[in-house]
Amino acid sequence: MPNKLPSEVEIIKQKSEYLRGTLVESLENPITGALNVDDTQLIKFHGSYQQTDRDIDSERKRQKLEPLYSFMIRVRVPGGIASAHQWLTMDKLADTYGSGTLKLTTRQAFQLHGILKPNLKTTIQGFNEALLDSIAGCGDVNRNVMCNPNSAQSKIHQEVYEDAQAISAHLTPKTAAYWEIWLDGQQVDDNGEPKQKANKLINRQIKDNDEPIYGKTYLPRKFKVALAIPPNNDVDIFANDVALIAIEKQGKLIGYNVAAGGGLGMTFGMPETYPRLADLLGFVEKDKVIDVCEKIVTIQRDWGDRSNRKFSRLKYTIDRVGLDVFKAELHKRLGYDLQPLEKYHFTNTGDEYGWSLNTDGTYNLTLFIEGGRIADTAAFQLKTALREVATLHSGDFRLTGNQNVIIGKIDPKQRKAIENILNTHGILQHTIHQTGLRKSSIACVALNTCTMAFAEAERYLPSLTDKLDIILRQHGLEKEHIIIRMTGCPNGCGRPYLGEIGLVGKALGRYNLYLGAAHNGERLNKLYKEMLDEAGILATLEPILADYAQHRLKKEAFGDFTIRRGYVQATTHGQNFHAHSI
Ligand code: SRM
Ligand code: SF4
Repeated sequence: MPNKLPSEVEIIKQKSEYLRGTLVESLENPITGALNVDDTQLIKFHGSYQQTDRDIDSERKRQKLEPLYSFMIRVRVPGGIASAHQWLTMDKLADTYGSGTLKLTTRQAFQLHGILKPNLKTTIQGFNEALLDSIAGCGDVNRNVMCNPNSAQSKIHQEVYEDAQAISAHLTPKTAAYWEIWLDGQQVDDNGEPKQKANKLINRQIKDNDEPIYGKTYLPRKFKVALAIPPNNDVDIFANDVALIAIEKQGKLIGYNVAAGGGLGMTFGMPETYPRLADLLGFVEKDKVIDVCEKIVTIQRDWGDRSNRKFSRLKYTIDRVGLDVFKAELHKRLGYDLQPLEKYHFTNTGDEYGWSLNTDGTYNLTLFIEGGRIADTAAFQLKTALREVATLHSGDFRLTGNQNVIIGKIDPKQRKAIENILNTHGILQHTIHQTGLRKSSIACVALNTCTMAFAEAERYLPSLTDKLDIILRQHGLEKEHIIIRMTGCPNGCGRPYLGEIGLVGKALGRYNLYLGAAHNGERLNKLYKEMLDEAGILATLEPILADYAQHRLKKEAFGDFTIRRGYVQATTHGQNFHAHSI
């Protein structure tokens, strides 16, 4: 661990008494819609960010008003499966306290936006009543654990889902602060009754062992774990700090190939920051997978850079000490070695849309949700339709890593009724009639809520796609699942560096264009053109798409094609992401 002064956030964590800080006072202060400055850092660990409405920031400033502070809250759903009741709860809370819409995130979580400070506690209590929580939604801890949400597809899928749940539970912070601050010490059990344990927690003395894995200052930075079941890499595992690849032999899940050090964030103008895919380390049996995750977390806890948050992610820790040293330390902490890697093969990162039959005779229906936004517009009543489905549906709702939703475990007797609702509101037709490109799109939140956004993403990508669709149709490419991803800044929330077409906002209306990522999530893309406006994006992509239509090899993916034809060079490691770009 570098011997430098700890960053400001480290001091705030250190002083916070396990994430309590002065949050209670901040929430009770009626003079401002904001929190005390230090608490704006701590509330992230409770799943929430203080934000302003960036569309009206300058007007409020002109009127000498405080910015319109509100809060985004992220509800973790490990493995992505929420009950119909939980869906209805989120739907209602969005209407009652939020902006009236739900955001399904790229990590299979729900987000609400626009919650005013006086409504924060009631909103979180609403989650709790539906057995949901927002702890560790954000902050320097392990975040929502991702995996393929279709647990009913096979026995292996169910087991991997259970492992995701177990890893998540193991790495969830143990501090009682969340229950004290938001729930007055209450935590309900599966029957909706207050848990005795939680009542005891509130009176507990703050002790040094409150966080057996994390300790007092938690991790140097956010931490992410994902599990994938080949051939689907639908959760983009290599973008995670820990990536686990399920290995099946003779119909049994025997364990996981483990990779570490993925992460996509970078800062413009700082080439020493870069997106990086996780490095493969070795194979571990299923019963040891939690142990491996925990030990990697503890190495990052002890070795991660706590002085400069730009370099605190595990990816930089590994590149600083070297993969061999990191692996040797992991083996030392485990007390055993990882075994040689098992063979695996990924084909895609997208979702399979439409109906599928589960092993138990129920059905799943995967719907395309543009930008992950569940909203009603005059023309398209998506939120209403899904609420109507949730009201009669005995199954569940499954959030995917591509911001889509699967209506899960549909009883065959309810299939017709659900289909009728979705047809009435045009939802099924919406999924069917889109181009492959649109159905392979991801857009991060960006404006108007994200404080980091330089440009639009979710609010803009649909109209850009309308124009790209015309080009695709002209060249007979409308069915091709070319992966396109857009973000409003280089932090990488929509995983743009894994897009075969990646668009990263640099200024309002201007984007950097990246090409050449692998269709299966195993290779990053590379910068091709900078600061393009819409006309520039279309003029740049049109000839490349025309070339692809004419000269692609059989089954050649667009990302591979742009490399073969010399538009960009292949990125083989995060450390050469910036090399040979334009
Ligand atoms: Fe993210 C920060 C939204 C997935 C990398 N991300 C943010 C914040 C909280 C902005 C902020 O710091 O003020 C965004 C809130 C916007 C808003 O108004 O809601 C935000 N990130 C999102 C979501 C909602 C994007 C979406 O449209 O779905 C995703 C929520 C995931 C979840 O449910 O937990 C989201 N963020 C990601 C991913 C993708 C992933 O994890 O697979 C990444 C890239 C992978 C990675 O972690 O490297 C990602 N977010 C970042 C970063 C850059 C981290 C870095 O190492 O440099 C930041 C900024 C930071 O941490 O300083 C960030
Ligand atoms: Fe905000 Fe940037 Fe993340 Fe988009 S990529 S949500 S603009 S931090």
